[in-house]
Amino acid sequence: MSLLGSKKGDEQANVELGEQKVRRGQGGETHQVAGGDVPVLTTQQGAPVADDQNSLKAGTRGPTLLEDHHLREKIFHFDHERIPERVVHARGFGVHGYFETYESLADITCADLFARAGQRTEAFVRFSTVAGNKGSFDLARDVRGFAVKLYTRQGNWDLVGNNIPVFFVQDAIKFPDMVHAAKQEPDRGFPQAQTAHDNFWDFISLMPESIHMALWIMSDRTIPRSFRFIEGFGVHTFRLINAEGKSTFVKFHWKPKLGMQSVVWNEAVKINGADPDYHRRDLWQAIDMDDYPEWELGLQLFDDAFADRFDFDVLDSTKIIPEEELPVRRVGRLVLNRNVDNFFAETEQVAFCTGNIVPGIDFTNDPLLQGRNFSYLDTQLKRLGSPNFTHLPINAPKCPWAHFQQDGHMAFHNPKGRVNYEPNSWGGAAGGPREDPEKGLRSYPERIEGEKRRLRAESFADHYSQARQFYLSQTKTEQGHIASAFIFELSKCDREEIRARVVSHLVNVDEFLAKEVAAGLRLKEMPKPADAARPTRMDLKPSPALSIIANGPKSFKGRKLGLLLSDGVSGEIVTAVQAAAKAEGALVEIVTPKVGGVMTDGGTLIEGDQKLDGGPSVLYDAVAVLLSAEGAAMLCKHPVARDFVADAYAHCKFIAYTAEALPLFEKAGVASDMDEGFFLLTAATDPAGFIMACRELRLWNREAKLMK
Ligand code: HDE
Repeated sequence: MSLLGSKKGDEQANVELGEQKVRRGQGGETHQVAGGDVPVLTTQQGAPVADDQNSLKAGTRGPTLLEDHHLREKIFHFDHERIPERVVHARGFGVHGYFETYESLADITCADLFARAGQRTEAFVRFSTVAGNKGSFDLARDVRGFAVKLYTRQGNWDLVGNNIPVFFVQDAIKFPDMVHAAKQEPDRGFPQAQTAHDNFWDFISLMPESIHMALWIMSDRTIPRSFRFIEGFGVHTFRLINAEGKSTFVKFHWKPKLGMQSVVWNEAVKINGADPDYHRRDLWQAIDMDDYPEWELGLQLFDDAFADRFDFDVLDSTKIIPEEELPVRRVGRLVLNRNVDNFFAETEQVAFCTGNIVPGIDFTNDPLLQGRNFSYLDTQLKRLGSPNFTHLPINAPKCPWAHFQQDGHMAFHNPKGRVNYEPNSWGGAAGGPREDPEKGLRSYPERIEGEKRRLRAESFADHYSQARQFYLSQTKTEQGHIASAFIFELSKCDREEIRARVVSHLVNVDEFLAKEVAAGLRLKEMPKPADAARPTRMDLKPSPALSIIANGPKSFKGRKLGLLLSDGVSGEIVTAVQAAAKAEGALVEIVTPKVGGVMTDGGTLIEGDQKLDGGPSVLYDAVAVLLSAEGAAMLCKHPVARDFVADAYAHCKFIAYTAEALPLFEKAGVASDMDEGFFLLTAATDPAGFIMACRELRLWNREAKLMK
């Protein structure tokens, strides 16, 4: 407190200290330095420190003295700075925002946050990868966590979801096996942040229930361009309960207003080298520039009758309910508008628990959800070290709370007064809080009966039909990406029988896909189909909502244009491109051979945001190569400049250029392939046409040409 609590005008005495003046005051001490007052450095106990450069020694070259408490305290604290990282979802990035309800949902839930149109609820969202450790790179091929804490007036509600609507396993008891198999192998400690290794695919190939998820993770969903462009899903079926106690089943969706977008695999691999913090930097930058990403909360609502007639069990987390069969009703928006002040205090210490629900929301018997409800509280105790982790500001409810829980490590809020138990006869306010049967959280009185057994329901037995439906719902381009991803991942498995076993499951999904993967791996023979508990259904209609490309935003808003410039470039063209991008709501970054910038033909200095080798084209959604003839001649000699152009082309990006830049395209080997994705800019051209083309995000038919 004393560090922050110093106030101007509190001073009681001034002391000269070298060039600085020290003021003493009730709120702590401050130094007057150029630029204002800064607090005096203190120990944790608040004692001012005179020398923070040298430890206390006996003689100038003698041993350090035990009595140097400042040294001891400083090193002690440093030694204890780390807390255990999350066992999964270790690498994450959190931001603040709010949720706004569009209309009252009182007919279906008594949850206060949905009670009134326009009501705002504070929110904290943490995005994450799953398998990588805390220091891993952002663009691993992985599921993204999408965990939302809503600080409602009736307590905190945590909707701890992913960017994929299904999961690997049906029962919580298989979760530790699945995570062990996915993370680094235990003997060697690698590979990390990737599933491309034997243990993972060995497990998947022995768990047919995971095949639907395997299709999703081999799709472009796991290499998103930005957290801002991903969907979120609550995955499980939950219940909404209204004031009369009526229950409605619900599946939760988050729909990004900027639309979905992913990168291609070769790009992901390169981005991880160029900027391992690509996703967090992107989100941080957008919020920092007041360009707040938004999602709409969507609900799929249904009753028992729908659940009974639906093709699959709604308690099975390896299944979706296609949007075409049960539309998503959009009921509010989530706006992320504030970066954290401190990563550790907020992003690292935030503790999500699926058990945190509020009146009006309830669980179902999904066996995965039931296991999660146990796990999250447990993991928070391990990570944060005390049952009082709810006292940390990021975890504390923002509504009043009152209970008799007390003591424990770091208890900041023990109940006041004499009474710490219930029932008691102290009466009135002295008696402390009492339960409220009307407003309190009540479980839905679902009728349950049955034998106590370790069984998997028969209704969970179809493992391939929805995997096939997902595959057939993708565009040809996306189907190609899925096949390539399987080939890549399985090529990293040393044991050939694991590769073959995975393909044996793909035969049950789609023969064409299985053949493509088998050919890509050069398997000696086509494996027989894996034994299936249920035959694959051929009658499920494709769900167009599942494709990323078919549902593109048709906008370049929120995307990034990279401008590669050289000295002597036409200032007029640069200004026009910048203006057109701005009008579209896109961001422009300037890439220059030297970070100090380039001089235009008119003698204006344009500063660089990135030096060329720090700003490869993989970091941008589209590029403009605007060079003078001398600039092009100079850049032709640089492999990095050639890669800039060749990669942009190979990754199907739209490319604008000045005629003078052509020699660089020739050197990069793309001059003879310039297609409708290339835009020649002259002082007379309106670059709006180029930006309009960028709304397609990528020229996918180029990929088909490249693969031939
Ligand atoms: Fe998690 N999961 N999980 N999970 N999960 C954790 O809790 C667990 C599952 C998800 O940003 C852990 O605080 C079990 C499904 C997210 O802090 C842990 C099972 C879904 C996050 C845990 C699941 C998720 C976690 C580790 C199977 C999507 C990150 C650290 C029964 C709906 C939250 C922590 C954050 C984190 C357990 C399955 C999403 C160990 C036992 C399904 C987004 O408690």
